[in-house]
Amino acid sequence: MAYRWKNDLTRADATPRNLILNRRQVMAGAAGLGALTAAAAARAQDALEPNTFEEISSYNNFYEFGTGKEDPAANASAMVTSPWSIKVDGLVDKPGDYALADLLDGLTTEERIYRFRCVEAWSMVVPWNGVELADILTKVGVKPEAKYVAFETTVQPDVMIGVQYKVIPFPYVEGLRLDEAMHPLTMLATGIWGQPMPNQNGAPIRLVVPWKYGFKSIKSIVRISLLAEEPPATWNIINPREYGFYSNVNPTVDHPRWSQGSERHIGGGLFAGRIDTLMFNGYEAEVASLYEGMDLKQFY
Ligand SMILES: Nc1nc2c(c(=O)[nH]1)N[C@H]1C(S)=C(S)[C@@H](COP(=O)(O)O)O[C@H]1N2
Ligand SMILES: [Mo]
Repeated sequence: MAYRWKNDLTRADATPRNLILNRRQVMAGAAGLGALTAAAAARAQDALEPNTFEEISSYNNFYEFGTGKEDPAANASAMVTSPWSIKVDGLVDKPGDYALADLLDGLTTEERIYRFRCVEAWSMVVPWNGVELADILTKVGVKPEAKYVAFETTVQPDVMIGVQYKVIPFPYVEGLRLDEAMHPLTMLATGIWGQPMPNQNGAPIRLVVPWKYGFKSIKSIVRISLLAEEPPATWNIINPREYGFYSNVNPTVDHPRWSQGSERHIGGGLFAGRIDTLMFNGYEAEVASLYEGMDLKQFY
């Protein structure tokens, strides 16, 4: 099955929500939308159709709150998300404990509609709200020796049943190469569908790297470190043969226990059912150059 989704949504053409919501009218003819130009109508027809708020916030992975898909929605409301501060340390000009609001101050929150592909071979389309990670990193000042960025999730044992039972090692940690972190598609998201981030989705702020498997998109971040060496990443620690540091979505490199060639699209939208997985999750044109000359079977 082939996609007819628009290849990418960048800052310039993130689909305005009214176009998405008016999609049926658009398809019935631009007449229904008054001022809409022909070009905008064509774009709207190609736009990704986001999953509903309900779908995105009721089917989650957040092992701190249990390993079931419905556990995070059931358990995460007890997580304390305010006040929230993020420790920024390592190879930065301005290290410190930043209040979340100070880190975001002066930056514009924008909507980005991205495909989201879990390594378990299910997918959604999510309208995130947030900022580019690059803008935050620029704000704190990255030293020239920095080559990687490491992230760490909050640990609140009193309210995190997965932490109490030690289902995996905590804190959950992740990392990116600096060029991946600085890429304009990489964001720190603070909401979905224009609403504050639900706790189960990683409130109050979580990473979104749309061309990588979902586990790279670490939730509820309390620490960002700039480093010279590749940092540890939780699933890579647990099972390095199955989960690499890069974890780029790649339909030609199967998981040792299942195919990555297709995915089950969650929800009842236009693309419900099983669909082909795209190289770099559909963001090949934007990110392939980051991996030029690398053997993606070796660096999975
Ligand atoms: N701290 C933390 N972050 C996490 C996880 C987790 O268990 N703990 N799960 C990851 C996985 S496997 C996926 S698929 C996504 C799921 O994000 P979503 O629930 O918003 O869809 O979060 C990622 N980030
Ligand atoms: Mo995942």
